[in-house]
Amino acid sequence: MHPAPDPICAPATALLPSAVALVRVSGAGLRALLAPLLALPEPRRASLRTLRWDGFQEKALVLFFPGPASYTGEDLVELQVHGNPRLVRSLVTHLGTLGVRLAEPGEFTRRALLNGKQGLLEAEALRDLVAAETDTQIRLAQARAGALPDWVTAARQALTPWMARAEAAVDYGEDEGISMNMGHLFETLAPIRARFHVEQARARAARHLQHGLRLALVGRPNAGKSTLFNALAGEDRAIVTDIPGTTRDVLEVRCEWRGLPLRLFDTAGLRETADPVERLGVARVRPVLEGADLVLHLWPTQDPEPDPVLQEALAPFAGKVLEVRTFADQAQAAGTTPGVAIAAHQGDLDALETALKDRVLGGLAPDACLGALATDRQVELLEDLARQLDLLLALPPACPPELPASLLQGAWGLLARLTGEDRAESALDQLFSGFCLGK
Ligand SMILES: Nc1nc2c(ncn2[C@@H]2O[C@H](COP(=O)(O)OP(=O)(O)OP(=O)(O)O)[C@@H](O)[C@H]2O)c(=O)[nH]1
Ligand SMILES: [Mg+2]
Repeated sequence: MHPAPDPICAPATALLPSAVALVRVSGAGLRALLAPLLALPEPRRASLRTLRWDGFQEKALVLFFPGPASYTGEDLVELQVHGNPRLVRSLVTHLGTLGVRLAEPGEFTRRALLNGKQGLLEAEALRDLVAAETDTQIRLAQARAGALPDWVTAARQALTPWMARAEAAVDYGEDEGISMNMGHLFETLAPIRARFHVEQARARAARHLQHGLRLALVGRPNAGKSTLFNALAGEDRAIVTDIPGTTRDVLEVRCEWRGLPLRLFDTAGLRETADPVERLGVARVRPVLEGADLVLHLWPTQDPEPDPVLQEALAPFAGKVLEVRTFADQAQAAGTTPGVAIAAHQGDLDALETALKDRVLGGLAPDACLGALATDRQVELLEDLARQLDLLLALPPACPPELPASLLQGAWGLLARLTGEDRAESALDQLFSGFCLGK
């Protein structure tokens, strides 16, 4: 038997002046522990109590969820008090004198997980929901917050009998005449692998949406970078003029454009220049190019060729450069411009939308990513799982049963790591370090 973990508390709302602040307490035997401060009300019924400590008398709305039917699986008390940060800090300190320590970030959810109230995938989704910055990111996190994905459950169900059979073939094969029917195994695995590949494509796209796509806008002076930056951001953030060299610094904005969460970087036009301020701006472009997921090289349709200085600067990033022809409204004849043609000052950006979604989402609509795995940890495990199945399907039909047995075990272990059932502390530590206090 493990000893019961010590009781914890934390403000669950931000420490800012506000109408209401919520302080959560979780642990075993809270009724007795909190008795010096308040008499806990009936379970799940909001009740007013006057809390007295350090000369304060605070009217609080109190909720009591006895364990195990609570968020954490332990006794859980929620105290709603006035949203004064000093008052909240003082209450938390006072709870400390009653033997309730301040929680670590994510500790409430960690306990929920360890008490079987929540799975690892759900806990990760909750962390991402709280941190989401755009509507698409909120929707993605919400879609992951429910039950285990159906394909995880299906894969486990399909693998279980084969694991048992492989073990039996290893242990008793020759004596009992038990063998692996590799043909049947391959028939079982083929659709699972196909589904893993679909999920990989969805997950790669979802990860981009989850992180927000880092887009660097580069081009010669007056190529229309700042005009596009403002059009994508939906606000006039960058100064636009017809004077070459208007933008001197790197500007950054986070926004959502047509369902794509973006982190946009507007840069100084790249050219040889004697102007010291502009030179500094040009020097700042390189780190932006290095950190970008995609570099949009803006190249006005009037220019027969892209600027050679620019071509040279972009050469090391060729794999992630997308050429975008600006001033499409001034092209000789509509439709003659090759590549992605836009006229940002008129809001004509459909070609860019299609190209971005193709490049980043592999042609999937953002909504097609709902429910997909999306964190780095999940995506890496999914890649490992797909590889494991590839190895299984590449086994020769007459191989000794030890080979499929160990690969099936490996796949099973990866699924357990994905769902958190292996309870690996390192995965939990990493996850909960990203949580806020009181969650
Ligand atoms: N006709 C037309 N004009 C545009 C278009 N895009 C930008 N412009 C105009 O071109 C000029 C330069 O635009 P900016 O967006 O400031 O160009 P920039 O690349 O940021 O320029 P620098 O910051 O100087 O490097 C402005 O007068 C814009 O109104 C376009 O698609 N069509
Ligand atoms: Mg500019």
